Amino acid sequence: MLKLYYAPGTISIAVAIALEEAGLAFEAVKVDFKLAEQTLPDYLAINPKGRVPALVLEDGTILTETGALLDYIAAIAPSANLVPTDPAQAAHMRSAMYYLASTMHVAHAHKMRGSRWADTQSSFEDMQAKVPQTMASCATYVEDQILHGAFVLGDRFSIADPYLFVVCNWLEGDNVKVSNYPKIQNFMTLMETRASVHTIRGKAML
Ligand SMILES: N[C@@H](CCC(=O)N[C@@H](CS)C(=O)NCC(=O)O)C(=O)O
Repeated sequence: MLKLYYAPGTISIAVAIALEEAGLAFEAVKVDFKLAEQTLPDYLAINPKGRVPALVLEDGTILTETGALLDYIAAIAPSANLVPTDPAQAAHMRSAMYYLASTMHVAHAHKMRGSRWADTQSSFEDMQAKVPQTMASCATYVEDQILHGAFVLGDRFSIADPYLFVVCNWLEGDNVKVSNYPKIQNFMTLMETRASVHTIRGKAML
């Protein structure tokens, strides 16, 4: 069985939602951030980057990086139809995913993970203070350019949606009011109606 290393509320939950959407059974293994388990040798042997998610396949292969895991899930569960065949649609889907990975997730990380980029307390404070502004401008980009309708691809659900859902779930905590972004608000409400999200909430993963 697939094994997903996750921490509640983190980007790893996009992978858990996608596994549910794909109807794939998986064992969820919690990495306790309060105990800094992601920094300990046992976990670093699984993912030397010290991050979640990590997905262990039945043959022992270990995959990391949210976007790659989402694509893998879609590839092994083709009947779930999680990636469009149209090249332009697929490119928009991946453009959203790359934006989330390279820009919006990184903007959010400046709140708690400043030590990745700096060493002094005043630098951490500067980075934290900037987060509401950078996340608001990311939300504007999502609202205007990424959501082509109810979902990233308009009417059609794809692997970009659980990714976007988890990242937008951080907005309120980053002092960005979702109610200022009607398309994001509608998207978040719609995602909450999905069985996959109910299941993941039921497991206290989100
Ligand atoms: N690019 C990676 C980023 C993964 C990542 O940064 N995960 C965070 C949780 S949202 C993490 O594990 N942080 C632990 C740490 O920084 O110590 C991906 O998308 O999989």
